[in-house]
Order: sequence, then structure tokens, then C-alpha cells
Amino acid sequence: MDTKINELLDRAYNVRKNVLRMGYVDRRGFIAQGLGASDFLTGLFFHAMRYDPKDPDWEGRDRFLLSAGHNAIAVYAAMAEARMIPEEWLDTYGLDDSHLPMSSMPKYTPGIEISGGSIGLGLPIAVGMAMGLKRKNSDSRVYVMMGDGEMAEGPTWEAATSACSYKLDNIIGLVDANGIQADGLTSTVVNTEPLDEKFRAFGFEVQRINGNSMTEVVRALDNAKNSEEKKPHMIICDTVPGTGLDFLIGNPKSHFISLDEEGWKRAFEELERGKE
Ligand SMILES: Cc1ncc(C[n+]2csc(CCOP(=O)(O)OP(=O)(O)O)c2C)c(N)n1
Ligand SMILES: [Mg+2]
Repeated sequence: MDTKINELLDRAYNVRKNVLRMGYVDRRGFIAQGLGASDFLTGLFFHAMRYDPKDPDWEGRDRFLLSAGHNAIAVYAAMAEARMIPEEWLDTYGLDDSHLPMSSMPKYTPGIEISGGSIGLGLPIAVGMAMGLKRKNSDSRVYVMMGDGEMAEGPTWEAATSACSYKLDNIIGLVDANGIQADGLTSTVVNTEPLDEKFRAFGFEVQRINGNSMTEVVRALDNAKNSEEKKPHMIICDTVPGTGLDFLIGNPKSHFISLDEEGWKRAFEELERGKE
């Protein structure tokens, strides 16, 4: 098990490096969330999900939906590490005509299933996809990644009702509970907690974990996949935005970060030091 966790930690480090590489293109971006989400995304892409990196439309794949599309930086970082997209594309992140727009869209990036932009739509789409897969007798799962600020959006809770009513046990949701949203701390802008109790009350099978602990991530994903409960699953991942770079941690305004050259130098050096 330790070897497996160590392998995943190496992957997570590479994913973080990819996040910084993309942020450096325009010297800014959704870097703190990308770093915070790198561990559970690594768990998803390198431990839990079934896909063929060479064939993004393979019918037997698990579906991965990024609901809060602005967090595409973290997803592209994991996709590049998984060789689903060419690494060189990272150096075009957010530029005109890039394959990697700042908010994810299937039109531009193979492997991206839905368009982001308007938050609050991932779980509703997951419900439709999960129903469709069941009708086709497919054993594919639908993974949907959401944000804690995004949980203020009404459609999520309508979808939560439907997911439980239709016993969509093929949905595994992950909320990046990073404590921030666009205008500051989630707790002070619109408090969406306690997310675990809310989803449990709707009828989900819920786990709440340290989303920056690879051991907890792997265990939670295994639990959700092996569960025999006829319920949709939700993993609330408590994460720290900026994980890997101490000087980014604790800033309530870290939804979109710009760094000067000195800041970028420090970022790359600090990440490198963390690897040792
Ligand atoms: C329907 C809709 N309302 C508002 C916004 C503006 N908006 C973009 S990101 C965001 C905050 C989302 O918070 P969270 O999901 O926690 O993302 P994080 O800051 O952690 O990346 C908001 C309100 C939007 N994109 N769509
Ligand atoms: Mg958030």
C-alpha cells in the first residue's frame, strides 16, 4: 500500500508542477485551488477512474464532470500527467485559440465532458448521465467535481433530490471544500456548510476527509466504489488552497492570484524544495 501511496504522491507533485507551469503562462490564474485539488484529482485519475488516455470517447469510460469550470487548471494538470493531452498544451493555458481555455469546454479539449462557466450545473448533468448509463446497463460511473462556494447554487440541491430518489449509486461526487469562493471566505460570503450533514439529509452516502491526505483520498474512493448502498456517494474533501506553497496559504482572496516575477521564482523554488 505504501508503494502505491508513494507513487500517487509523486504524481500529485507532478500535477502541482503542471499547475504552476500553466499559471506562469499569463503569470496568474486559479493557482491556489489547483494546488489544493491536486491530491484528490491524482487519486481520481491514477487510482479510481476507468478511462483510456488514447480514446477519450471510449464508451466504457467513467465520466468525469468538472462542474466549477474555472478549476480546469487542476484538471488539465492531471490530464497532462495521465497523457490524455500533450504536455506542450500546458504552455498555452488561457491564451486565444488554446486547447486549454481557463474555463473548460468540450469543444476545445478532448476528454472534457461538459462546459463550465455557469457554476451549479455539474450535479444536474451527472444525474442525467447516470440515469442514461443505468438504462444502457453500463457499469460506468459518473464522477463530478464541485466547489464549496458553488454549493450555494439551487440546481445542485434539486439534482441531489433526484439523485437520491432514483438511487443513482453510480454517482460519486467530490466537493472541494477549500473554504474560499470568488469574493472571499465561503463562510462569510454565503455559508454553505455543513455540507456533509446536508448531503446526508438528502440521502447520499457521505464521507468527509482531508482532501490533501492521499491515504484518506484513496480510502474514500475505494469505499465509495465498493459500497453496496443503493445511494449516490459524496466525498467532501477539505483542502487547503495553495497546498505545496506556504506563502500562498491563508489568503482569503486567493480565488484568482497574480504573482510578479519574484513571486513566480519563489513559487517554483518552494515547490521544488517540498519535493526533497
Ligand atoms: C451561475 C453562476 N453564478 C456565479 C458565478 C461567478 N462565480 C465564478 S466562480 C465563483 C465561486 C465559486 O466558488 P467555489 O466553487 O468554492 O470555487 P473556488 O473559489 O474554491 O475555486 C462564482 C460565484 C458563476 N460563474 N456562475
Ligand atoms: Mg471554494
